[in-house]
Amino acid sequence: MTLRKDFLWGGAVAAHQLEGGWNAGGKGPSVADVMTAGRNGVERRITDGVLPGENYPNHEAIDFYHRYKEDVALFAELGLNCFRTSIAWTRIFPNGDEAEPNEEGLQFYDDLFDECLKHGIEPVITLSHFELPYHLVTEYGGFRNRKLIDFFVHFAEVVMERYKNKVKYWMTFNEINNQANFMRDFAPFTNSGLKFPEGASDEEREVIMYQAAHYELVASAKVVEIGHKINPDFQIGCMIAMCPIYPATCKPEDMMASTVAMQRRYWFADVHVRGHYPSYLTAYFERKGFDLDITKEDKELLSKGKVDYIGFSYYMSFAIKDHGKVPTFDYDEDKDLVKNEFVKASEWGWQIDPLGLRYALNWFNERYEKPLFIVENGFGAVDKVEEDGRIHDPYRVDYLKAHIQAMKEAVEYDGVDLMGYTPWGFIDLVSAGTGEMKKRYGFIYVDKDNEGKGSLDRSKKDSFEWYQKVINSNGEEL
Ligand code: P53
Repeated sequence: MTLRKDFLWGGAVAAHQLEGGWNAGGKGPSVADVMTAGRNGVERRITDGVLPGENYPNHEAIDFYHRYKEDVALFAELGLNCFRTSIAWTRIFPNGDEAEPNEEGLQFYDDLFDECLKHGIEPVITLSHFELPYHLVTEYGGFRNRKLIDFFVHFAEVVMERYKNKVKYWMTFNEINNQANFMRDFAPFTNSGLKFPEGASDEEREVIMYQAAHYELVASAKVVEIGHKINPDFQIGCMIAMCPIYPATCKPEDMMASTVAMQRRYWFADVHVRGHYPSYLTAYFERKGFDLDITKEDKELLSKGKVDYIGFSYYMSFAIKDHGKVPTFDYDEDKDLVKNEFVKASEWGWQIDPLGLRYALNWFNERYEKPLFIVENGFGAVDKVEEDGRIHDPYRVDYLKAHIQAMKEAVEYDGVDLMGYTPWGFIDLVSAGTGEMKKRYGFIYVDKDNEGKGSLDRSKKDSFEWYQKVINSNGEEL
């Protein structure tokens, strides 16, 4: 088997990481707007609202909000046939709890989608990509509050109705499973707008995370159901951050630790795809005595709102050793992972493992038998403008080539049904994890540094022509 003739070759971004214009056109502040710039190894700080004197890299980002026309023309030159971005919730509902949408925000995405379609580029839209209205954090506590289901569904319904003839491919919550790492502040805040009381124990954090994730899964299921009514042609997927967790050795305890770790990190996909909670998780809730608000109506909604496809990101694989936790093998993402000595890592410590992508595709395919869509993959690296004024980035091409090769093998040898491939940050943008500009993924360079200085001019890296060739040959010429 080879790649589909209608294979979606694209590029992926998220509104908050490239648009800028954080308070333009009536937009309200989102969770991304109160996060400062971090660095490699230094976490971003979450401030109490937008404070003077802080560096908030998402406020201007790469100013796509004002430059999208020229950018989309460049995307067309690159040869993309799809463009994955998100709709910034706070452009449409600045506070998140309004009844009426902000027309100026709606018009922006009409114009952006028209511009894409004019160039034969199909928009692929994430509804919630680390961009929750900040007001929903301060007034409601984020997704720990059931009210957020209705706010999100209302937002989704408004945009799906508005763009029903312009957008066919949707995803509900970006990397909904990052929050499996509830010990840190980053993922619960970016996924769900969760802040924890000072000194909250791991267990307190964990139960809040499960509650928030449940409300999100219910909201997602509702949106799948409503979306299919708005336009039966809609394809609505979930979005999972897939970092497969290998056993560090073939010691049986390591294998079991890996199995449990995979359950704790990927149960979200089970609920999205199968429409119910897996027994390993209900057994866990029972053992821990978690008293979650999961109603009979919620369960019905989950079973009615199964996703059409599985969108996922793939950057790296993990490895785990059992740390003497027989028989529970309870997983602590912050402490239990170990280095994989068989693979190299990026400057940011992300382990480079192309075969892991083939493994991930097989894992999803065996478990769910649904179409799969690789909606993020890429290599964050420091680029240097050489004397000839260009960026020569063979390291980026090497990474992507190896991953595309692995993905093709999953289709050819393993029969995986693959819809498309959209490499992450194909135009340089603000890193989600660190807030840096320096961690670049793009084929298109953007002149801006970590301090926010630079002309914002765009230029092509060597990888630009390489990806052009890949798309033109439908992946034959790598
Ligand atoms: P950055 C962690 C692990 C895997 C993917 O990440 C992740 C994260 C969060 O940092 O995020 C996704 O920018 C996410 C994008 C993000 C991209 O991967 O930290 O969906 O928003 O930019 C790359 O290098």
